[in-house]
Amino acid sequence: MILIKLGGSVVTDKSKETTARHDVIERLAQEIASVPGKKIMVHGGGSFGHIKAKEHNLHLGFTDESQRDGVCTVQKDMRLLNRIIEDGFHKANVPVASVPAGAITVFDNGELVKFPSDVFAHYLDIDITPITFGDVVVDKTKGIAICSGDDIMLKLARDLKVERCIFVTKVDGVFASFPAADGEAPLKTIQPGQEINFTVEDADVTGSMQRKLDLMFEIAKLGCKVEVINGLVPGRLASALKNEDYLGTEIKGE
Ligand code: IP8
Repeated sequence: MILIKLGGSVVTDKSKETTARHDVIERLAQEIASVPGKKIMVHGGGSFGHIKAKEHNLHLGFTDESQRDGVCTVQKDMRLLNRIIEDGFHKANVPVASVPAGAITVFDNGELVKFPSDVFAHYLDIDITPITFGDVVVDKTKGIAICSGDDIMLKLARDLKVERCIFVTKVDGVFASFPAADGEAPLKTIQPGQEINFTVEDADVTGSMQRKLDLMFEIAKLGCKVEVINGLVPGRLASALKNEDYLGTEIKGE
């Protein structure tokens, strides 16, 4: 089974609030449909999640009554993005079931403590592709938390038999510097301890690039192949799924 995360930067235009890249979503769904095999889909928030979550400080927990509206709006917007992605899969004739993280996940003090991965396994048993996404979730201590798609990738990789995890982004892979210099090629592989030269800090409400990378190292340590590829280049995801030669970075566990 393959876990695929469609990053928020690839499925949305992160600079424009609630703007989906419909054409990219539909093409990626076709590419996924073109290669048989069981997959679980996870997607990020992009401009449907991060902008308003930050505006309402939702990543800090429920600290103020005025956040109530923010919680509900971000959940609503994430479901809207999920619906657009679901529609892309329906057009590609892939049967999908939407499983919003906000409905099934519990955090405690910023850590994921409950997530029923077996629900995903049961959908796969009946050949339906489950699709979930980063979301506003309940937190036993802080009231609310933001669960990122990356947290879900790690949890599913821990609980289920996963051969590969593919992170689909808007760049060619992981680079030795961030942001990448003009003409710089992505690293073929990266392993824990290998330093990236961060020249800007690009943290969103679910953390920095380094945190995302650390989560990927954790997944790789479990023994599954972890890759970062560019979903804006037509055909690259399909090539990766077919194990053809393609540009991208493999994240190693050691
Ligand atoms: O883009 C974040 O998920 P991510 C979800 O996978 C929200 O980090 C609601 C901001």
